[in-house]
Amino acid sequence: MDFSDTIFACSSGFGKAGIAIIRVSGSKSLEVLDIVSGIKNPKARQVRFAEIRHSVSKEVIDKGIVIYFSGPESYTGEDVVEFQVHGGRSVLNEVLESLSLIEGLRVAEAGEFSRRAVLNGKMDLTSAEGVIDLINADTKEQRRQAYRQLSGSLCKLYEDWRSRIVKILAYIEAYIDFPEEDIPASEILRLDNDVKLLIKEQQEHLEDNHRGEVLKNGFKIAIIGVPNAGKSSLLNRLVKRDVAIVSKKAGTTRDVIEAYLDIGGYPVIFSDTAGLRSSEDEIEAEGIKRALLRAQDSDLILGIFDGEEYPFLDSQTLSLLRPGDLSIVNKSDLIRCKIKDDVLAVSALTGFGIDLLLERISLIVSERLSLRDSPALTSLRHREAISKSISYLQRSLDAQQLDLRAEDIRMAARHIGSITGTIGVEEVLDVIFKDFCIGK
Ligand SMILES: Nc1nc2c(ncn2[C@@H]2O[C@H](COP(=O)(O)OP(=O)(O)OP(=O)(O)O)[C@@H](O)[C@H]2O)c(=O)[nH]1
Ligand SMILES: [Mg+2]
Repeated sequence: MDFSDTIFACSSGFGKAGIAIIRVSGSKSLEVLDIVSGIKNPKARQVRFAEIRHSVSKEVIDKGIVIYFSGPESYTGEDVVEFQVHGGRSVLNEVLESLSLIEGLRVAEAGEFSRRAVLNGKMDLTSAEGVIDLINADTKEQRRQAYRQLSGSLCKLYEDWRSRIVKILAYIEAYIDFPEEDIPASEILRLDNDVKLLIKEQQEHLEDNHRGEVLKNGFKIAIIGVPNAGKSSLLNRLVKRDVAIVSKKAGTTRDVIEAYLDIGGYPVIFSDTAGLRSSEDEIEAEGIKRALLRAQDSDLILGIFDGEEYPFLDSQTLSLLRPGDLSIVNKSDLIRCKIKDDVLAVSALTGFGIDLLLERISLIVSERLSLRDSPALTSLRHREAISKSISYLQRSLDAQQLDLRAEDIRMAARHIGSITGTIGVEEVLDVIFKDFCIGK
């Protein structure tokens, strides 16, 4: 990737729309503005209305709004020009083709605008990841988390850690040339305590039950139970769509069927699974295997029992439930005896109890995922770096010699720094920006 090129892309979505935004970034931006819209010496950040012409044929393609941002006061930190044209396919195709015919211009790669922004110091890596998360956010709470990250909440936390680690390092390095006995014991104790506090804070950040990651990727709920208990009927009822096949024949569902629901601003992914029983049928047995795996991998299990058999509860289903999972007796319309309050009675057929079930789920999900004062960890990349930092900080406490201690602390600083991009940007850039879309 050559960062001296001037790049362009459609930054709004493709397909018919009222308006489309085409962004150009790089040293040739002003030249492009002149060629395409005849504007010379534009004032930065001023909206101009202009005809948009083809760079070669000079035919007017459309008219629209043109804005020039002069670097470094732009998204990428470079000179940027934005064209707001009508969002028709032909308009877009022709504007993009026209740009591609200007020498020195090329189509931006996925995430290249944001990548340039990071390289030019306009934002740190966690903020850039916040941009991807904001684009991918489907629900209100996902958006809130992403926006917080984009606005620098994680950057602030990690940079604070890093500067504290660097400070400790500076003290130790100052002492390295001292004879051992001249260092006051109280000073060593103070530094050790600072390191221990950092370890504690980083551990607490890691041990948050994957709150931020689950909010980002969706809270997973597995629906499990014996064949014919009404799992698929319940899924259809919960998501108000006919996603899974329902039949009175036992063993209908084989593949895991996923359906997505926004519950109170939280993303929830339901998985309907094959009914649990011992089966000779190869395909059904594979389905049951997948059901068990899905149950293991879920954040919450809904154990579904058949109301026709109540108070009998299937033991295999019971054995899969973990503390906090829900026991649900379906077909409440067929239940003849009194229902105990350790189970929730619902009827996928009549709708009885469904609102209550959704309320219970909503409570569990919000309890688990709601935003707290301190920002949550949102990616495996951060988790790995922090784990490494913790182990180096821990090792530094055991180091006998000051220079070894300094080396461990330096490594911890480096790992924390790699999260925001303060150190070691290059190697992590490719990993992060592959998730971006073109135009951002
Ligand atoms: N009376 C009554 N029947 C129900 C209720 N829910 C589901 N059923 C019926 O029970 C039968 C089985 O429903 P499914 O939703 O296919 O059951 P399942 O648990 O997905 O079954 P498998 O996919 O075979 O494991 C169907 O005939 C449904 O119409 C209910 O609340 N009350
Ligand atoms: Mg089913």
